[in-house]
This record gives sequence, structure tokens and C-alpha cells, in this order.
Amino acid sequence: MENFSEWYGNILEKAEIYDLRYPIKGCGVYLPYGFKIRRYVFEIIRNMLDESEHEEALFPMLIPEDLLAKEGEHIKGFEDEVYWVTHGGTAPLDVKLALRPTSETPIYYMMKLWIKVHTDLPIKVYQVVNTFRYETKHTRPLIRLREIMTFKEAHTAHATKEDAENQVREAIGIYKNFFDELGIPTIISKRPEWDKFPGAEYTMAFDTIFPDGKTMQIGTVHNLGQNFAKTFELEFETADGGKDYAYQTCYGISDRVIASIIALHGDEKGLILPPNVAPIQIVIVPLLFKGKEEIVINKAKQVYNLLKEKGFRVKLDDRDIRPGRKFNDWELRGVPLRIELGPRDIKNKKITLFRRDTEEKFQIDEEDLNEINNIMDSIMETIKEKANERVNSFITVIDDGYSRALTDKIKETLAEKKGIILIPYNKDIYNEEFEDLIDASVLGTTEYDGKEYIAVAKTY
Ligand code: A5A
Repeated sequence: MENFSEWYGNILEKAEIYDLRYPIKGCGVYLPYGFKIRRYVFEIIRNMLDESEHEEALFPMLIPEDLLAKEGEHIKGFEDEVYWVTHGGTAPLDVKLALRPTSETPIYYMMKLWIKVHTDLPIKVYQVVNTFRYETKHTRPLIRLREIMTFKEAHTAHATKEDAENQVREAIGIYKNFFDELGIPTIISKRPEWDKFPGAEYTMAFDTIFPDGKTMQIGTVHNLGQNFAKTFELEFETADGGKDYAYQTCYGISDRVIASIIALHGDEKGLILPPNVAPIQIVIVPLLFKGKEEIVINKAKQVYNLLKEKGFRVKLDDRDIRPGRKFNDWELRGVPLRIELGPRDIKNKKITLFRRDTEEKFQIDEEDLNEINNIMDSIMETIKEKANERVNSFITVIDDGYSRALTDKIKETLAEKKGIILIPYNKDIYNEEFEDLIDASVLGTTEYDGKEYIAVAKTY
């Protein structure tokens, strides 16, 4: 992949995932095929959250100005990014309304009404909504959006500090599993003070590395302590009759997850979709020869029905075009497995399979359709391994002590090898000025091989 940006833009268009021609910068359209991927991806996280006693809810998109401004640090962090609704028709509004950049303020306003005593806690809610951020950095489809189309945000309130700490751990565990299910390798770090979420005590972030060697934050978990709870008066009666403020956490992911699946797994020929989120898992292409059309089509339909019964998402491509074109179409769209069915296969009671991930073509016995379950598992494993290998190859440990030479070494490595560089933790260099010295971002502190490191990288 020589030019990643160009490849990425092309694939979004050609595989019919996302149309960026909408006339507002940072806003685009999920096309039906892309929308289906999105649906399967977010179904996974919904299930994981539901299973861990989170409840899905839905809050308004508009936030009155005074509510948004209530928590000082929070509004300071977001004030340059907020879109404002100022009029209702031609009449100016008494109170300006913000389009939510995130939903701490509306959700915590409501939590105050719900929380009275410790038995009302914990509360664990989430919503999947669009949010708006007037991003000033270069916008990119599904990566840096001004209308974030798929913002999954979870918000929790707890009776004790320990409960909130445990919640942070649970959230990290959930996201870890989620990214793993999608074959997206991540590096988890604690963001530095100067880069934490506005209003949080601390932020834990998930980063992945794109094929161009640049790092992208694809999820964050924040411990909010009692900051918001004090501002929004989330006071409750404790078990021993005293009073305390709730301890809160929140965590979010976005369309960047979709971007990562596309970017990390794809190749020159197009998408390679993990079977669990592929809108079509198996495509059947009948190879029609004169005089044998009926036999082949009938067999194809029979195989189609059998696979459908087994629960696969199958497509029978009976369009009147050459098989080669069909092959290209579905390879471009990342369908994990293709079945080719011709008269000879039928005669031999065989089925020809093609794996999108390894590009292997092989046959199985017609009776062995169950074998496809194992093949799908193997496809998933290969996709994961490949992504892991690439991301690992982008991680460099520089174990020198701090010196002037270190900054040069970091700069050189970032220019040549790109990716993430780990340097042993040293409080003297753990500051914002260091970012200027190395002309890159400090992602944060992270554990690697049991030691504490500072992770630095060029980021999206
Ligand atoms: N309320 C908390 C969860 C929050 O808003 N956290 S956050 O600001 O870090 O955003 C959560 C995640 O959304 C980020 O980790 C990032 O992956 C994604 N995100 C942030 N801004 C985005 C943008 N402009 N376009 C796409 N995704 C974005």
C-alpha cells in the first residue's frame, strides 16, 4: 500500500461504504453496504455492554448553554468545537442550544433526578448517537468527523471510589475484547495530564497503528472522580446515613472502529472483512456453461439454502456478467469466502472455495459443508495474526537513558520506521515541552514487558 490515504479514499468509494460528497466538510453518508458493517460491529459492543449490566438509553441532542457550561474544565475543553443552534425559525432563542459534542452534561443533569440513596447506584447507561465537533484539524472520512455518526458513549455513577476504579477496569476489559473480536491490535496507555478528557481525573486510551505508521486513538475510558458529580449535585445518602457525591466514569468509541477494520485488514485488492462483521460471509458464484445452466443454478440454490440454514449470511450472485467480474467485485468488498460451482464440481460432488484472506483456492466434499465453520474461524485467526504482526512491527523500544541523543534517535526512528516508540519512564521528560523536542505526540504511559514506558508517536 504505497499511498494509504489514496487507497483509503478509494476503497470507501469503490466498496460502497461511505460517500464523502455531501456538501459539508467532515460529514458523509453511510452507504447500505457500509451501514451493514457498522450494524454488525456495533451489535458486538451492544451485546458486550448488555451482558455486563449496562442499559441502553437515549438522551436529547440539544444542550442548553448554561448546562453545557456548568463544569468549567469540560466547557473549556470543548468551547472551540461546539456547534450552536441560535434560532427557532427566525426568532432568536432565549438560551442558545449546543449540538452535543458528548453527553456528560445532559446525562448527569438527569442522573441528579435519579440518584437519592446508595441503593440507586450503580447506574450504567449507554447510548449510540451522533455527536458534533467542529474539528479544526484536517477532517477525514470516519476518522475525524465533524458529525460523528456513531458515537457509543457509556456513563456510570457509583457509590464508592473503588467501584468507579473497578468500572474503569471493566470498561477497559470490554473494549479490549471488543477490539480483539475485530482483530484490531491496540496499545493501552494512560494519557498525560495535558491530554486527558476535559473534566476527567485521568484518561485511559486505546491506540492502534494504521498501515502508514500513524497512530490513532480509537477508544477512551475516563475516570471522572467526583468532578461532574459535585457540579451536577449528584449527592446521595450513604449506607451509614451520611452524604457523599457519586463517583463517575465514562467511555466511548466511534466510527473510527469501522475505519480501523477497513485500514488494518484491507489489501491492494480491497477490503478483507472479519467474518463476524461481513455483511456477506459467503458468496456463491455459479460457473455457467452452455447446456449445463440449469444443473448449476439448481445446485447453487441448494447450497445457498443449506448455508443459510446453518446461519451464514450468503449471497448467490446470479447476475448475467462474467464470473471474473463477480470475483473482483466481491474481493473488493471483502467477502471472506467464495464458492465457485461449475458442472465439473457438481459431477465430482465437490465444492471449490476461495479464501479472501490468503487467496487460497481449494476443494471440499459437497457433504462437508460443516467444514466451513472451521474455515471461517481460521480466516478470523489469520486476519488477527496479520494485523498483530504489522502493528508489532511498528513498535520500537529505545532503551537509552535520557540525553540529547535520545530526542534525535526518536525523531530518526519516527521518520524511518514510524509507529510507536517506547522509552523507559522518566519524569523529567514527561511533559508537554518534550512533544516539541521530538515533534510528535506523547501518547502516555504504558506497561510493556512488565516495565513502565512513555509511548510517543505521530498521530492522526
Ligand atoms: N464522553 C467521553 C467518552 C468522550 O467523549 N471521550 S472522547 O472525547 O475521547 O471521545 C471518545 C472517542 O471518540 C475517542 O477516543 C475517539 O476514538 C472518538 N472520536 C473523538 N473525536 C472524533 C471525531 N471527530 N471523529 C471520529 N471519532 C472521534
